[in-house]
Amino acid sequence: MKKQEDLTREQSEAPEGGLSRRRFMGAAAIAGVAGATGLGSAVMSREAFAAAAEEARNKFVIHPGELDEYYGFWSGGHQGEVRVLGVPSMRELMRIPVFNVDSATGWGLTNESKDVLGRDKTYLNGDCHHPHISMTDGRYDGKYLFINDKANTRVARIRLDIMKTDKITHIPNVQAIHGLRLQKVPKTNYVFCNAEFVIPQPNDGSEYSLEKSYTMFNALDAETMEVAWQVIVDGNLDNTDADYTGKYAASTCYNSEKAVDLAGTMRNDRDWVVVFNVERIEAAVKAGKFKTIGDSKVPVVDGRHGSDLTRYIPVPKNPHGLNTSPDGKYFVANGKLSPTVSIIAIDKLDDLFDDKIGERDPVVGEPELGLGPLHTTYDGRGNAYTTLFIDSQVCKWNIADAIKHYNGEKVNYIRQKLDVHYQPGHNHASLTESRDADGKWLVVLSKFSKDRFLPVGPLHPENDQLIDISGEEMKLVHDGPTYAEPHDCILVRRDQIKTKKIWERNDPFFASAVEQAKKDGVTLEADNKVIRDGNKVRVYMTSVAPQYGMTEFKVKEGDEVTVYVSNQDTIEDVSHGFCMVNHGVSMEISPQQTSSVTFTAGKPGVYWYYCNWFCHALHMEMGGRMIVEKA
Ligand code: RUQ
Ligand code: CUA
Ligand code: CA
Repeated sequence: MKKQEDLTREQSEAPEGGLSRRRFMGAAAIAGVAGATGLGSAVMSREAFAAAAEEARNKFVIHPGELDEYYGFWSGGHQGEVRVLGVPSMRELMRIPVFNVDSATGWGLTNESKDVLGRDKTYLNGDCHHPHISMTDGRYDGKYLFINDKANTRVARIRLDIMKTDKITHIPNVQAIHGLRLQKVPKTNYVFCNAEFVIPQPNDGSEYSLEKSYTMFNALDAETMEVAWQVIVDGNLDNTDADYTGKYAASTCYNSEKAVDLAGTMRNDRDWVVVFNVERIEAAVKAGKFKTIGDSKVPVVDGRHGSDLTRYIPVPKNPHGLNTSPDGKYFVANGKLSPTVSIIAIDKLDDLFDDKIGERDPVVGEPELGLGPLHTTYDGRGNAYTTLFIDSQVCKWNIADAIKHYNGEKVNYIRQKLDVHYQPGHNHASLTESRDADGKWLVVLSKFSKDRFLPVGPLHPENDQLIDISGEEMKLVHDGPTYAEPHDCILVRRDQIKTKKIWERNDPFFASAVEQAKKDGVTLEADNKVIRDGNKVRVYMTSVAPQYGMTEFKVKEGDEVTVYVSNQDTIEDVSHGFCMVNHGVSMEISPQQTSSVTFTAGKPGVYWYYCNWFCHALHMEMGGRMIVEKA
């Protein structure tokens, strides 16, 4: 191991990594493989090496008919959805439309989805980055998944029992929700989220000056999805995380300069981590020490320098990810333009807020890891894994040793550097955001795939790599191409998620259909009826494979037609669809679900509707006709 240490020192002293990094890599890889196979420092035989590599490669294989150990929830980036994968197989299991329009399920087309997406402000795009699962006492409780929309300043919630988006909130007074994390303890009462961009206040054209511009940290009530409060900050806000006491949340700021150009954002050697004192903020709101902005009723408190609600901890330079260690001891801020990460001791924050220590005193370690540290994740055994964007590596390092090194002890805190392909953004270890961090798998979301897959034109897929971290040595076991752009993912043990196999009749997801049926005197599970209400026509029909309860209905040209389909099948997996030809209408109706869609009847004539989710040997025959008469 002495040799490795020497090389590590050389590496951290070398200005750009470069040659000495590569030498270090080679030595570390050989030492690691030898160690893991119990051969000590002896050189492995070619056969032993091949066998070890083969074993590592097969570990992620889930044979046909077998189930994965973990659910993985992936953000769909600017594609706007959430994807569900099985880990370690990396097989895609489902897609959950959120901010996007989805032709298969009718998300963005059905009334149920429009109720969630909102009818006053409608967007067809979204940009989701950070999927996070609700917690009770620092453990995933499997109830909800929350995700941000940077593009249109929203936060969405997915009900994990049905894996559908059930609430979307537009955050007022700010622009571009980026970092999002959840309160972990005592449970997820708040969804914390950062608005990234600094804007004038009020932003109504009466004001354009930078002096009167700021951004805010936001807390949503996780149950109501209403914004509970907003905190004005200095600089901008990037990523965030919460602690394991329920008292603190912290966010990185890369633009302490409040610059509006690239060069300007890099002017300061240090930006900061801003720490939010949740108790003090709640008390301020309760005491009425807040203002409101425009027609928003959300309490806004001032957390700029000098406030007792926040503290600003200087860290180098344009920091990005902010990750809480699963033992609850540290926030780690990732330096991005600095080769370092900053370890912030959470147990020093009380003293910081009481002004008993200096602003940099909570920083108890600042290990140098390599070029472009973006995000850190943990194995629950005291090690951290940081992505190095510029080096295209993951660096495994030991937190305790990094702290010792900071205190002047001569220890090597770097355990291994592994090449990934290429330019990694987030990485995420299994259960890492909870007390249960189990250190089995590490997913690395590489932004570039370059030569790793068959070429598909100028637009390349990204490359999500799976790394086995259960042993001393990180081992790359799988490449998975993904479509734009999974910023982040979360891995959850499969027993932590409990889904329904069929819908419950009268699920709140389609409450408005149930309500309307009641008003119309219609029993959704039995009736096939057409109800005319002026030029509005409501068509209620059932479906049982392979038939709709109604094979013909009549409307007039220009009528506003709403079709409600209630699936009476009770057998798992027998979903139907409803597609009205030449009307832009398509939706999913799973067992015991009611779905509805509203459209304007086209020119007089006959229009077929048909089932577009394969449900039966006679699925092709499942259809009917809408007769449109002259008005
Ligand atoms: S961010 S690549 Cu949107 Cu989570 Cu860091
Ligand atoms: Cu019903 Cu296909
Ligand atoms: Ca900066």
